[in-house]
Amino acid sequence: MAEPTPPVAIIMGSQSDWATMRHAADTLRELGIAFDARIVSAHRTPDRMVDFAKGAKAAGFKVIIAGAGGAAHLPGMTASLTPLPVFGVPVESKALSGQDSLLSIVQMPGGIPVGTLAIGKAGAINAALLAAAVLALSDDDLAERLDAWRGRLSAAVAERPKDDA
Ligand code: RP5
Repeated sequence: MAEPTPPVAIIMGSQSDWATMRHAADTLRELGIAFDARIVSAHRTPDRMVDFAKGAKAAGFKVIIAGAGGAAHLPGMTASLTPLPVFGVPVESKALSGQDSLLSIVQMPGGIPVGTLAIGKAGAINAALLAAAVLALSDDDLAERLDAWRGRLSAAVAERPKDDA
């Protein structure tokens, strides 16, 4: 029998984005959320992007995390082709340090939302946590795992700074 579609799709414009987007994958793994990671470029593989985005909901995905850098059209174009929530991660570009990625993703026209995260690793981690929060609305076990994850985050913060840390 075929594997069921996981709830989260992580898509990215290039193999070079994986160094950033793997932090989203790692966070989903920590939370016990299955995902499928794919390279889907708005510019180099536009037909792949259209096929993926148009079919994502019917395929069974619930949330899409889309990372891209530079002229980062993937999150917005994907959002224009699916009713699923899309979280966009601006990948840090070499030329403009991800400012280009951020502005390309965040400045969507009214009507087609992309939930835009911070540039780079923090954005990838937070995209996974937002995806988890959405899924946790209808999954009590996941809600508990998410609470525990946040509890561990707080517990790991020392009350006072150390000289040798
Ligand atoms: C974008 O161009 C990708 O999302 C990537 O961040 C950037 C550079 O891609 P490569 O030239 O490294 O493949 O489409």
